[in-house]
Amino acid sequence: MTALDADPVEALTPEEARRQWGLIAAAVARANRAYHTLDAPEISDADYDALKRRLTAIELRFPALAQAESPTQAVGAEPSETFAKVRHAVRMLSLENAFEAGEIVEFDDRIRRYLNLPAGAPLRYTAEPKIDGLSLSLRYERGLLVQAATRGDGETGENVTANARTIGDIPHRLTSAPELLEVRGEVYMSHADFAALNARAAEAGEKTFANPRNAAAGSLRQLDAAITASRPLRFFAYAWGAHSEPLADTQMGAIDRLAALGFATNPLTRLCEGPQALLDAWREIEQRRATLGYDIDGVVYKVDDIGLQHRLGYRSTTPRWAIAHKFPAELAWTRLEAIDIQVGRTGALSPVARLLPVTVGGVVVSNATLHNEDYIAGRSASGEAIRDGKDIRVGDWVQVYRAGDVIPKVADVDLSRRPAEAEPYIFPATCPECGSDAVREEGDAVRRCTGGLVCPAQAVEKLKHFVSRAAFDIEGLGPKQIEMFFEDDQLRVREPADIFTLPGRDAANLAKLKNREGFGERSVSNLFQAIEEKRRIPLNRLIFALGIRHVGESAANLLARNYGTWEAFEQAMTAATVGEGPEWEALLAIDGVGRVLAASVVNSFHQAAERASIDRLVAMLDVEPAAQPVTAGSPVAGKTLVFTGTLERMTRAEAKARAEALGAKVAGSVSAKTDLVIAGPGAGSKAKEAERLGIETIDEDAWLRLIGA
Ligand code: D41
Repeated sequence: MTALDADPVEALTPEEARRQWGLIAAAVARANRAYHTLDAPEISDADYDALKRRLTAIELRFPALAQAESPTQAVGAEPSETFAKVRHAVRMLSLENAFEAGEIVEFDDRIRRYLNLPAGAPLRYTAEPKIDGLSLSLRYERGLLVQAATRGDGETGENVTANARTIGDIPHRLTSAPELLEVRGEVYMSHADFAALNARAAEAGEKTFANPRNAAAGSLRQLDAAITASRPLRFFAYAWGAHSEPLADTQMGAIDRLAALGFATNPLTRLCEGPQALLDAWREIEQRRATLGYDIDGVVYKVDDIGLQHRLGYRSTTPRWAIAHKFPAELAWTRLEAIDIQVGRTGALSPVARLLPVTVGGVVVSNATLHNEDYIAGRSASGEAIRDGKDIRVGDWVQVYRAGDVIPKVADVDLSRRPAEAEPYIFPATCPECGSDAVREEGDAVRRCTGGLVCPAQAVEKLKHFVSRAAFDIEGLGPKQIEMFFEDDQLRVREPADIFTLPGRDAANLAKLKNREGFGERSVSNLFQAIEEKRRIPLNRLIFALGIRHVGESAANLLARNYGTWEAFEQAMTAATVGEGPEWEALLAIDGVGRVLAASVVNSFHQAAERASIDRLVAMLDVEPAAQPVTAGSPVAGKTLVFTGTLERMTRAEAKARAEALGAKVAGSVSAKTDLVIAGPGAGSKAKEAERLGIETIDEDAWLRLIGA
């Protein structure tokens, strides 16, 4: 708080006063928000009072600064425009999707292999309808509902406790429940209630909802809980998060326990033995779909034995022990009016179908993806015919396909309705946005603009990605504002670093921003405050935000967890060369990092313009090191292990996942950096090498004892 113990107010120049006023006003606003809106005070009352006193003193000396928006005039903070954030005690995972029977057989195979089950050993699963609503986590302490949170990004959701309390299916109090229990399930709206709600809205001249899912989401996310109370929401419980004691030792037992505690659970939940029984359950549920009275979009299968669920664990965001088997998508036919090309953040030229609007499964669709050049021409990436080789032309009648919340796509074409004048579509060989060559690299299905950051479309998309929810998530800076700022010659927000120089730009510049549509004095200071708040950023979010090709959220998490700090990550990527060397090998040794991803990351650190842009950004940030796995008391945290030979009590994959969960690194070969070798029967050269280097070597039993398994 440097401004506080600074010069006496009398000694300030007007410029300096303005600067200090801005800083302190932002700090006060931030403290107000933390205290009143988030219920999480960040500074002491004494510090808060001191800030306010200094602010008042400055305003007395320079009255021009005391405008209506000054925090000295405000009472508390305005009600939050959004919900308070809630960090989930146990992450809310997502589900892997499957569409075909073959994938279910594979799912079962994979689990058996992972667990090393003998052929023909029984393996039970539950099968339950997949409700098409939105997930919610309910926290009960000593039987009382204390918090309800939406899923959000799985780590952090929104606090919707007051709203959840208005839902009839959600008990406020549980009797004979564990001391702590988080119940998870789906909020949804029935078809009948949805129709009645929309009819009422239409009558009142209000906006109607496209489908029950949107209606449920819109109703739950109301800042005024009285509105939620007037909406007919329901809830099915199907899972749990943090808990002080287990609900049961099987999934089915846990569902029964949730029902006994007073939750609605889905009556179609079945216990199935093996994949064929799962497919039978899927067919049965699909046949009942039309008469259920609520939307479902598939069937979820889960390993029944909770002990096995724990052994199977999860990949970055999905459990290995569950899968969603989706229903086939909905279809409709319509006319293709035009093909537009959009340029994405990695330069990919994506063809978009502009359609005569058509309703597909209750939703009006007027745009759909055409994937890429080959897809339009009627061939796959490997050159084989798709749709029997039929190409797609402007003017054609095309089939539109929509599955759940994925982007609709053009799936087929009706040649009998092709207009005589329709001509084959010629895919552009230059970028429609910047005119640079658009080239296809060998093995790439996609044509890409070679303009890099010179291409305005790429730069804008990169910026939009940068501020998006899973990246920097800057409140008040969405895609619309990014476009506006990007195009503005004075504001010059052309790369991520520019966002962080915005609050420090000179006053004349900012005056322009204030005069812009949708931006008042207050929203500008809110925006600057939101930007300041994000200068400190967790490493995984920063890596994701860079928009490196192939680096999604889960890859970013992996990289962050492995390198720990930005400095370590940056040094390793700078030192790495694609295809060889210790840094390259270390990168590939990360479970979940393949060659394509690795090459993409390394290349972006070696591309001069891109690297300079990254450096400019990071210089303005305070990057938080990655949270390490919970390894308190772990005997192998930070150690490098090598498994060799045959393991008899668990598979190699399982052993590796366990070791990593305990904070160890698992390497593929023995070197001077290895701390411990676990050798089973048949161990060969690696065990010898360990002996030669004098590295401690233990057998599987000793390993299990060591980790307390
Ligand atoms: O009915 C559902 N929508 C449903 C969703 C369900 N019946 N079970 C689910 N189980 C899980 C795990 C296995 C991760 C506990 C889920 C979901 N997850 C889920 N819904 C949205 C994201 C994940």
